[in-house]
Amino acid sequence: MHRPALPALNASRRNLLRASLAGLGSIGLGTLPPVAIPAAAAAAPDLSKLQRVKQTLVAPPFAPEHEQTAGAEPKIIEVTLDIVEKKMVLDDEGTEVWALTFGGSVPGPLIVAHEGDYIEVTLRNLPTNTMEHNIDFHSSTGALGGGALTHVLPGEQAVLRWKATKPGVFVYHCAPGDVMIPYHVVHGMNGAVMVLPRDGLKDAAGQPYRYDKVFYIGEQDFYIPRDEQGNFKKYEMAGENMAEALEVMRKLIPSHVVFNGAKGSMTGDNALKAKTGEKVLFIHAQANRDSRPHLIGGHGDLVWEAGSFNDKPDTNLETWFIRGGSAGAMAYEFQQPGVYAYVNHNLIEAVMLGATAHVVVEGEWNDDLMMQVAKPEAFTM
Ligand SMILES: [Cu+2]
Repeated sequence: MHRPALPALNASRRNLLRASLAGLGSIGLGTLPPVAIPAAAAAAPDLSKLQRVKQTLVAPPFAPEHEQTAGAEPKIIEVTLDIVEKKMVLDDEGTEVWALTFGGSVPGPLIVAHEGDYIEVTLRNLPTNTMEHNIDFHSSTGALGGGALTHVLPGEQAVLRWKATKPGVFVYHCAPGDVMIPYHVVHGMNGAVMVLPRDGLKDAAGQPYRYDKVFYIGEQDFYIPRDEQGNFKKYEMAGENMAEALEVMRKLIPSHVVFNGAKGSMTGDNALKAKTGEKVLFIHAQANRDSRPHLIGGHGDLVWEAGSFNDKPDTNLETWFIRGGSAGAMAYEFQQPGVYAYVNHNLIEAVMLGATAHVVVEGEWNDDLMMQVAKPEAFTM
């Protein structure tokens, strides 16, 4: 496979780093057949007239600043994604993971574009990192979602441009090869892209639908090894848990299923905030494992369950399904003040493993929708 010359790293260091990943076996996607990547110059489109815009990415649960509708001319949206290997705490018991992240957060930041736009991603593997990484955009077309064109070692960067041809919400994730694919994904290395139709979202009747805010939720299953006493093990550096983590992963039983990187990341003092009458678009991404979001005390007014904005949304759902390896979107207009819990309605995962967020909603209570007719009290038969 052709790779461009790499001035930053000499061949021996690249080989050393690659060798450190060898010997892990060839399960997973298996050995890929050799495929020539066509020379870019032959068919490179002339995009010189298109406006270039830099998108400043923000950490979840927020979305970068964006317009919901766009003009006729597509743009080139430039984003920089820094790969950061970092120690993160997963719960209030101090359980640690050396997370592999895009942008320093789990999930990585949401990227927003419109159908027909080009996304030009500069993927930088920080020199302080220890591993090879890349990026597979489910929203893109070709070369393993860009994965084949973006392998970067510590200290390297690659630039990938892809055209947003499918409107919807999509997962992106690291996929460096073989067991490294699930290993990186379940250490946090995934995020989401939202590609809006140029004229914005439509409700089930085909009418324009505008949201007031976005909550971006990435659900993450972690597989933290335990010591002989059953306590979660701690490690000195990223990758050190490799053999033990792969053993836990093989059993398919996560130790943690959390939203936005940690149990409690959006509960209590960290709760999400909204007002009655506000329309909130919830984006739920799960790069590895199925989930079933539910808003306790509300509904999914409009649900693009499989994530495609070309499809008519489902309406008024109680619980919806997120296929592992996909993102979905749900829009809800809050009707009542109070605390809502947004959960994975596998309630074991919500309550015991961490997949719960809170939304605190301000506004006027509506007695017609609900009222406490009598307080709890003892009764006689
Ligand atoms: Cu990676």
